[in-house]
Amino acid sequence: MLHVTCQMLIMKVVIILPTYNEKGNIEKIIPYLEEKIFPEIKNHEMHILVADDSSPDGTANEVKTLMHKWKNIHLNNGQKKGLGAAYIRAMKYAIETLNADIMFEMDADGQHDPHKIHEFLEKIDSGYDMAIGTRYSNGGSIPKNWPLIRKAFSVIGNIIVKSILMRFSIHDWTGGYRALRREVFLKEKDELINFKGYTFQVSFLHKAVRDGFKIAEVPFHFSDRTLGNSKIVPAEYIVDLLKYVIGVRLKEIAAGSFGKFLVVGGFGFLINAVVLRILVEGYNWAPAFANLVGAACAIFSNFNFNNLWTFGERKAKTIFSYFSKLIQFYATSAFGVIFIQTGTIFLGDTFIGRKYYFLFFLIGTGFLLIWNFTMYSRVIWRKKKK
Ligand SMILES: Nc1nc2c(ncn2[C@@H]2O[C@H](COP(=O)(O)OP(=O)(O)O)[C@@H](O)[C@H]2O)c(=O)[nH]1
Ligand SMILES: [Mg+2]
Repeated sequence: MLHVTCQMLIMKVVIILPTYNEKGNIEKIIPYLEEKIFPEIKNHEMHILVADDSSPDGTANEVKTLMHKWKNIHLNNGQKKGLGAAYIRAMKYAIETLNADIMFEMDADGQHDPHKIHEFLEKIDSGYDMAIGTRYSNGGSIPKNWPLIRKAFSVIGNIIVKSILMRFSIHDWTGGYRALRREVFLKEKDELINFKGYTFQVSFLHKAVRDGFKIAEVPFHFSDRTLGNSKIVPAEYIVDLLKYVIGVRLKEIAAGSFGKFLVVGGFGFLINAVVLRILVEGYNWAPAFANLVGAACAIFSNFNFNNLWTFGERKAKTIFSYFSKLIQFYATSAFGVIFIQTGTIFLGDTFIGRKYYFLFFLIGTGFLLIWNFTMYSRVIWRKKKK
């Protein structure tokens, strides 16, 4: 921060424009920002940083020419490794070399309306850590002339990301028009190095949301590209993005108690299933009886893993509470195993046929799972009231 006037902090703002073969666009957007937009912004010091990846069309030379005219233009050149890699490199440069307080992500191709810059800055000035442009809420939009399939791809893709991540307060996950305080990047940068392509946008935002940064939305009209081509490779992007959102969500689930419960239950399920099959197929036992023995073996393993791991922070601390929980566990498990799981097998075996006994076992186990998790989390390892 440079100096203070009338209690308003004057901050150094660096607009990062990533470019790959954008010569025609860069010679339009930079003069527009310099002549039409920056003069209107009185309370901050505005800079432009072009993050070029040695574009063969000579984008960097064009930038160098413009740098003679305006002293607040900077160039950060590198090898082409993808959009995310270019942003990470440029953000480091903006902080370390230019001492930026606030950075913008903005396409160089004119699709991000520069007249919105002051709205992003208002959000940051009022205390938000990050402001993200949104095309999908409160007046934001995507180009009307896009073919239906492209519109659907854009809207549905964003809904899928939102739904998998289970974070619905953010309306536009995939966009690339954003402003952020340096602190957000400094906190997340080490976790972002694997996201070299467009998935950088979703992963960066997801980590910022996770860490509780204050995030505002700025609706804007996303206009169509008028010059040059999009650099996105849709198939590669979709695979990368799905890998990220599904992977990160599975990790979140596994870290929660329901995920651990499923892992422990999965192990118990294997013990139960193996014993059941051996007794039915090797010794010709009736499936219902065989299941009781299989389940009894699984219960002891489940109790100990749940006690130590799933509900580890609420685990039995004394020998008395260990046995008291074990008895409760056997009682609820016995009820579930006898009436819910074995009951389903018995009914199926009796009324439908032995041929499908393993299917009834699977259905019964599904019902058992719901019963068990409810009992474990609400009764046996319930949270103590403060
Ligand atoms: N430096 C750099 N810029 C890139 C790269 N890929 C895309 N860009 C730039 O990022 C911005 C957004 O890319 P664009 O192709 O328009 O994506 P779209 O708007 O989603 O179709 C444009 O300014 C591109 O020139 C890259 O690998 N390196
Ligand atoms: Mg674009």
